[in-house]
Amino acid sequence: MMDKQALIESVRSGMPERRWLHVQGVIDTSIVLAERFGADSRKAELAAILHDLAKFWPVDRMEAYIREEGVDLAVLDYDKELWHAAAGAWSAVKDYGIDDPEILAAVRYHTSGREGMTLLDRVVCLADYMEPSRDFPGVDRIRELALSDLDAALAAGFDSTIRFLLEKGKRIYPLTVAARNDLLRSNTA
Ligand code: DGI
Ligand code: FE
Ligand code: FE
Repeated sequence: MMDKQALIESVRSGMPERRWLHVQGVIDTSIVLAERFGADSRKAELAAILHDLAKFWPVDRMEAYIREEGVDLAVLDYDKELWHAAAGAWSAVKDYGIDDPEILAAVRYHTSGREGMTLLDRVVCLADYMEPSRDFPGVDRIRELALSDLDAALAAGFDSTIRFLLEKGKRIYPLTVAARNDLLRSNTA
Protein backbone atom coordinates (compact mmCIF):
# COMPACT_ATOMS: atom_id res chain seq x y z
CA MET A 1 0.00 0.00 0.00
CA MET A 2 1.19 3.52 -0.77
CA ASP A 3 1.59 5.88 2.18
CA LYS A 4 -1.46 7.63 3.54
CA GLN A 5 -0.68 11.05 2.11
CA ALA A 6 -0.19 9.65 -1.40
CA LEU A 7 -3.44 7.71 -1.06
CA ILE A 8 -5.27 10.87 -0.01
CA GLU A 9 -3.83 12.87 -2.91
CA SER A 10 -4.75 10.18 -5.42
CA VAL A 11 -8.32 9.79 -4.17
CA ARG A 12 -8.76 13.55 -3.94
CA SER A 13 -7.59 14.08 -7.53
CA GLY A 14 -10.37 11.78 -8.75
CA MET A 15 -13.23 13.93 -7.48
CA PRO A 16 -14.45 17.53 -7.41
CA GLU A 17 -13.39 19.64 -4.43
CA ARG A 18 -16.95 19.67 -3.04
CA ARG A 19 -16.94 15.87 -2.79
CA TRP A 20 -13.52 15.89 -1.14
CA LEU A 21 -15.00 18.10 1.60
CA HIS A 22 -17.59 15.37 2.15
CA VAL A 23 -14.83 12.73 2.31
CA GLN A 24 -12.95 14.81 4.88
CA GLY A 25 -16.13 15.02 6.93
CA VAL A 26 -16.52 11.23 6.73
CA ILE A 27 -12.88 10.75 7.78
CA ASP A 28 -13.25 12.99 10.85
CA THR A 29 -16.65 11.56 11.81
CA SER A 30 -15.48 7.96 11.31
CA ILE A 31 -12.60 8.55 13.72
CA VAL A 32 -14.92 10.10 16.33
CA LEU A 33 -17.44 7.25 16.01
CA ALA A 34 -14.69 4.60 16.06
CA GLU A 35 -13.38 6.04 19.32
CA ARG A 36 -16.88 6.35 20.75
CA PHE A 37 -17.96 2.79 19.96
CA GLY A 38 -14.63 0.97 20.17
CA ALA A 39 -13.79 0.33 16.51
CA ASP A 40 -10.27 0.47 15.07
CA SER A 41 -9.89 4.16 14.24
CA ARG A 42 -6.95 3.61 11.87
CA LYS A 43 -9.04 1.20 9.78
CA ALA A 44 -12.04 3.53 9.99
CA GLU A 45 -9.92 6.39 8.67
CA LEU A 46 -8.57 4.34 5.75
CA ALA A 47 -12.02 3.06 4.81
CA ALA A 48 -13.37 6.62 4.96
CA ILE A 49 -10.57 7.92 2.70
CA LEU A 50 -11.40 5.20 0.17
CA HIS A 51 -15.19 5.00 0.46
CA ASP A 52 -16.26 7.30 -2.42
CA LEU A 53 -13.17 6.94 -4.60
CA ALA A 54 -15.26 5.72 -7.56
CA LYS A 55 -18.17 8.13 -7.06
CA PHE A 56 -17.28 10.25 -10.09
CA TRP A 57 -16.20 7.50 -12.43
CA PRO A 58 -18.09 7.08 -15.69
CA VAL A 59 -20.75 4.41 -15.32
CA ASP A 60 -18.95 2.18 -17.84
CA ARG A 61 -15.83 2.16 -15.72
CA MET A 62 -17.78 1.23 -12.59
CA GLU A 63 -19.49 -1.57 -14.47
CA ALA A 64 -16.17 -2.84 -15.87
CA TYR A 65 -14.67 -3.02 -12.37
CA ILE A 66 -17.71 -4.82 -10.96
CA ARG A 67 -17.63 -7.34 -13.83
CA GLU A 68 -13.88 -7.82 -13.57
CA GLU A 69 -14.07 -8.59 -9.85
CA GLY A 70 -17.09 -10.78 -10.51
CA VAL A 71 -18.26 -11.23 -6.91
CA ASP A 72 -21.26 -8.88 -6.91
CA LEU A 73 -22.95 -8.84 -10.32
CA ALA A 74 -26.39 -8.58 -8.65
CA VAL A 75 -25.77 -4.93 -7.85
CA LEU A 76 -25.79 -4.18 -11.60
CA ASP A 77 -29.56 -4.83 -11.50
CA TYR A 78 -30.08 -1.96 -9.06
CA ASP A 79 -29.61 1.81 -8.99
CA LYS A 80 -26.31 3.02 -10.45
CA GLU A 81 -25.86 5.13 -7.30
CA LEU A 82 -24.94 1.85 -5.57
CA TRP A 83 -22.18 0.91 -8.01
CA HIS A 84 -19.43 3.20 -6.75
CA ALA A 85 -19.20 1.21 -3.51
CA ALA A 86 -18.46 -2.15 -5.17
CA ALA A 87 -16.27 -0.58 -7.87
CA GLY A 88 -14.39 1.36 -5.19
CA ALA A 89 -13.74 -1.79 -3.15
CA TRP A 90 -12.22 -3.54 -6.18
CA SER A 91 -10.18 -0.44 -7.06
CA ALA A 92 -8.87 -0.36 -3.48
CA VAL A 93 -7.45 -3.85 -4.09
CA LYS A 94 -6.36 -3.48 -7.67
CA ASP A 95 -5.14 0.11 -7.81
CA TYR A 96 -4.16 0.80 -4.20
CA GLY A 97 -3.06 -2.61 -2.95
CA ILE A 98 -5.36 -2.61 0.06
CA ASP A 99 -5.69 -6.16 1.35
CA ASP A 100 -7.40 -5.79 4.71
CA PRO A 101 -10.79 -7.53 4.35
CA GLU A 102 -12.39 -5.38 7.07
CA ILE A 103 -11.45 -2.15 5.33
CA LEU A 104 -12.52 -3.52 1.94
CA ALA A 105 -15.90 -4.62 3.34
CA ALA A 106 -16.50 -1.23 4.93
CA VAL A 107 -15.95 0.36 1.50
CA ARG A 108 -18.05 -2.24 -0.34
CA TYR A 109 -21.04 -1.96 2.01
CA HIS A 110 -20.89 1.74 2.87
CA THR A 111 -23.90 2.56 0.67
CA SER A 112 -26.09 -0.54 0.78
CA GLY A 113 -25.29 -1.93 4.19
CA ARG A 114 -25.74 -5.68 4.64
CA GLU A 115 -27.01 -8.17 7.20
CA GLY A 116 -24.47 -8.64 9.97
CA MET A 117 -22.61 -5.37 9.46
CA THR A 118 -19.30 -5.34 11.34
CA LEU A 119 -18.59 -2.55 13.80
CA LEU A 120 -16.30 -0.98 11.19
CA ASP A 121 -19.01 -1.24 8.48
CA ARG A 122 -21.48 0.49 10.80
CA VAL A 123 -19.09 3.27 11.82
CA VAL A 124 -18.21 4.21 8.23
CA CYS A 125 -21.78 3.91 6.96
CA LEU A 126 -23.12 6.08 9.79
CA ALA A 127 -20.33 8.63 9.34
CA ASP A 128 -21.34 8.86 5.67
CA TYR A 129 -24.91 9.72 6.74
CA MET A 130 -24.07 12.27 9.43
CA GLU A 131 -20.79 14.04 8.57
CA PRO A 132 -21.07 17.81 9.14
CA SER A 133 -21.83 18.85 5.55
CA ARG A 134 -24.78 16.43 5.23
CA ASP A 135 -28.15 18.13 5.24
CA PHE A 136 -31.35 16.14 4.76
CA PRO A 137 -34.58 15.79 6.73
CA GLY A 138 -33.85 13.80 9.88
CA VAL A 139 -30.07 14.21 9.91
CA ASP A 140 -30.10 16.04 13.25
CA ARG A 141 -32.04 13.18 14.83
CA ILE A 142 -29.45 10.74 13.44
CA ARG A 143 -26.62 12.83 14.95
CA GLU A 144 -28.41 12.85 18.29
CA LEU A 145 -28.97 9.08 18.27
CA ALA A 146 -25.32 8.60 17.31
CA LEU A 147 -24.25 10.06 20.65
CA SER A 148 -25.41 6.90 22.37
CA ASP A 149 -26.79 4.26 20.01
CA LEU A 150 -24.87 3.34 16.86
CA ASP A 151 -27.45 0.84 15.61
CA ALA A 152 -30.49 3.07 16.18
CA ALA A 153 -28.75 5.96 14.43
CA LEU A 154 -27.80 3.83 11.44
CA ALA A 155 -31.28 2.28 11.24
CA ALA A 156 -32.69 5.83 11.11
CA GLY A 157 -30.27 6.54 8.25
CA PHE A 158 -31.49 3.52 6.28
CA ASP A 159 -35.09 4.54 7.05
CA SER A 160 -34.47 7.89 5.41
CA THR A 161 -32.87 6.28 2.34
CA ILE A 162 -35.68 3.73 2.01
CA ARG A 163 -38.28 6.51 2.35
CA PHE A 164 -36.48 8.48 -0.36
CA LEU A 165 -36.38 5.46 -2.69
CA LEU A 166 -40.09 4.76 -2.11
CA GLU A 167 -40.99 8.37 -2.87
CA LYS A 168 -39.02 8.23 -6.13
CA GLY A 169 -40.60 4.89 -7.04
CA LYS A 170 -37.15 3.28 -7.18
CA ARG A 171 -36.19 -0.32 -6.49
CA ILE A 172 -34.60 -1.10 -3.13
CA TYR A 173 -31.45 -3.22 -3.05
CA PRO A 174 -32.26 -6.20 -0.81
CA LEU A 175 -29.11 -5.79 1.30
CA THR A 176 -30.42 -2.41 2.48
CA VAL A 177 -33.66 -3.97 3.72
CA ALA A 178 -31.66 -6.79 5.36
CA ALA A 179 -29.33 -4.28 7.02
CA ARG A 180 -32.20 -2.26 8.45
CA ASN A 181 -34.08 -5.30 9.74
CA ASP A 182 -30.93 -6.64 11.35
CA LEU A 183 -30.16 -3.33 13.09
CA LEU A 184 -33.71 -3.18 14.48
CA ARG A 185 -33.45 -6.76 15.72
CA SER A 186 -30.23 -6.04 17.60
CA ASN A 187 -31.94 -3.07 19.27
CA THR A 188 -34.81 -5.13 20.65
CA ALA A 189 -32.70 -8.12 21.70
O1 DGI B 1 -21.87 8.33 -1.99
P1 DGI B 1 -22.58 9.25 -1.04
O2 DGI B 1 -23.42 10.27 -1.75
O3 DGI B 1 -21.70 9.85 0.00
O4 DGI B 1 -23.61 8.36 -0.18
P2 DGI B 1 -24.08 6.85 -0.40
O5 DGI B 1 -22.96 6.03 -0.89
O6 DGI B 1 -24.73 6.41 0.87
O7 DGI B 1 -25.28 7.03 -1.36
C1 DGI B 1 -25.56 6.87 -2.61
C2 DGI B 1 -27.04 6.96 -2.93
O8 DGI B 1 -27.48 5.64 -3.27
C3 DGI B 1 -28.08 7.42 -1.92
O9 DGI B 1 -28.44 8.76 -2.18
C4 DGI B 1 -29.30 6.59 -2.23
C5 DGI B 1 -28.88 5.74 -3.41
N1 DGI B 1 -29.45 4.40 -3.45
C6 DGI B 1 -30.09 3.92 -4.54
N2 DGI B 1 -30.56 2.70 -4.30
C7 DGI B 1 -30.23 2.39 -3.02
C8 DGI B 1 -29.48 3.47 -2.49
N3 DGI B 1 -29.00 3.46 -1.25
C9 DGI B 1 -29.23 2.35 -0.50
N4 DGI B 1 -28.77 2.29 0.76
N5 DGI B 1 -29.95 1.28 -0.96
C10 DGI B 1 -30.47 1.25 -2.21
O10 DGI B 1 -31.14 0.29 -2.61
FE1 FE C 1 -20.87 6.65 -1.30
FE1 FE D 1 -19.89 9.23 0.95
